[in-house]
Amino acid sequence: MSVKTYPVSTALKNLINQNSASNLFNPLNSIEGAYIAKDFQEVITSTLSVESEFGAIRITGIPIKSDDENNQLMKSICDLIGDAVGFSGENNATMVQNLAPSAKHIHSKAGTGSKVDLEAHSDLAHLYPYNPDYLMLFCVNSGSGEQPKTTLFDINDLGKYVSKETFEHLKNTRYQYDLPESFKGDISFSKKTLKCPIIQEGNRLESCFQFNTMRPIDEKSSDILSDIKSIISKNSDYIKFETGDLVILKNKRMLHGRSAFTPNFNEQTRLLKRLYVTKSINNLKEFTHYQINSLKLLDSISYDNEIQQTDVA
Ligand SMILES: O=C(O)CCC(=O)C(=O)O
Ligand SMILES: [Fe+2]
Repeated sequence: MSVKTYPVSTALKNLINQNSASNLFNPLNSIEGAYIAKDFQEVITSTLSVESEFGAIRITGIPIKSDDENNQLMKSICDLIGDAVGFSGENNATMVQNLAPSAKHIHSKAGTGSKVDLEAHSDLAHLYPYNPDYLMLFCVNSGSGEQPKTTLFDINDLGKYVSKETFEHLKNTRYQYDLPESFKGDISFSKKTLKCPIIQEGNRLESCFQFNTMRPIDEKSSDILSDIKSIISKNSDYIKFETGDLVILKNKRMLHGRSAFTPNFNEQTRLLKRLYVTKSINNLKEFTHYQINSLKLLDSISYDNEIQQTDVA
């Protein structure tokens, strides 16, 4: 399993409980706080470094506070690893997005869906390489009833299951991408951009698989794609989110998905908060240059305070 589990220390719990999340890691707050922050940052950055064997960190036991404080906490943790980023096509560039099952989207293949499997994907793969480097998911309520599985597959493990030939195919064959159900707006960018789903980056692989939206260009690619889909689904690990878990994934390396589940729509609904992180906003400058309307960079956070979303997939 390429997920490192990291239980929050008592000291960090106290720090979170006793301080406002917006300046939690401000070194001017207290010497003790600064040390705790430094240790925490070191664990996160070493786990998420390019060289690390891990594809994700699961921080457990985070105290749940008010909605606003939960959002701020995510932003403070995000600041330790990169820049928060919002894309105008996705939830109107809301920084911290609430993903609760929505009655309207029961059958939708999106974060707000429930009764259908959300197949393995990298978030916003159709924007690769400009899609987020990290994906933060914070479970503030695991909900009542059976938890779905959040599936995880490290693309660097694919070589164990496929032939060299298939591998080369995936590195060299370009696929077209439709917009994901949750992404609104101009399709021309993703239509124009054909992508190979596996990319060699130094001695690591990156991927932009998104099984819901990839369109094979011929029969061979179509067969290979369905084989890969079943290989990944058979060999994925999974976690079941518990309240207080914050998972940070390397979005371009770990494919993730979610199994179907029966939602409930009362206050005991499952609620994940999602924040996209890019290593550096500077890396997106080139993208904004020709896609200026589809990417909105915000230097202040805007919150989505609606817990029950009905209009966002
Ligand atoms: O609900 C989950 O566990 C994962 C959701 C997800 O992958 C997403 O919203 O992109
Ligand atoms: Fe996702």
